Amino acid sequence: MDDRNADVEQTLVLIKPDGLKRSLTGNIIALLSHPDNMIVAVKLVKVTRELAEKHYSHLKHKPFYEDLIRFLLGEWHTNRVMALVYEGPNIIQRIREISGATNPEEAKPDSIRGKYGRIHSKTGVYENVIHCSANDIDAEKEIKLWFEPYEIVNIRFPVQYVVEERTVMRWKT
Ligand code: IDP
Ligand code: MG
Repeated sequence: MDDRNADVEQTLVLIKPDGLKRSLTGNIIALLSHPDNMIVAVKLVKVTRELAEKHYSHLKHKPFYEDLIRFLLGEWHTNRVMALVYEGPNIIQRIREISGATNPEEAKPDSIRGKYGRIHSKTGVYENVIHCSANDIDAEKEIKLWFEPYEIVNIRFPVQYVVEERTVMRWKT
């Protein structure tokens, strides 16, 4: 793929706690698989409340906000999320289409959310198994929220080098 191509973008994908708990990871990644859709970063994240609140800060005023945060924190499934960065031409919109509409009942039956999503009967939260960035502004913000530059094999946003002293966990020798 030509990296200088202007329509090459990166997008953030999260396999949400319901997707992990229900062993849907492979199925979801298979539906996202295409030679033009390159995974350039992947990791499992134990989601903190601070991270969940930053990720969904634009929905703070919604009545389902608190239940949505608890869903992302894994209250009903598992406190893990798989975070990935995909890169490719027009990838933001293409992955939105493969994922399907926000409401799993309205999502096309062959989309990821149409196949695997459901509505939590207790809270009404859409358990729609995948998050994907909605546009280029969100994609940049979300990639920078979930990943450090060194975790991504193809860095597309400007970086800076900072000297800092801190304690890090290493294997015991
Ligand atoms: P998106 O994930 O398709 O971009 P957003 O509006 O950003 O949709 O909402 C974020 C997440 O909040 C959704 O994926 C879904 O899990 C949940 N959500 C959105 N709208 C509703 C709603 O009306 N009722 C219940 N849950 C919702
Ligand atoms: Mg969104």
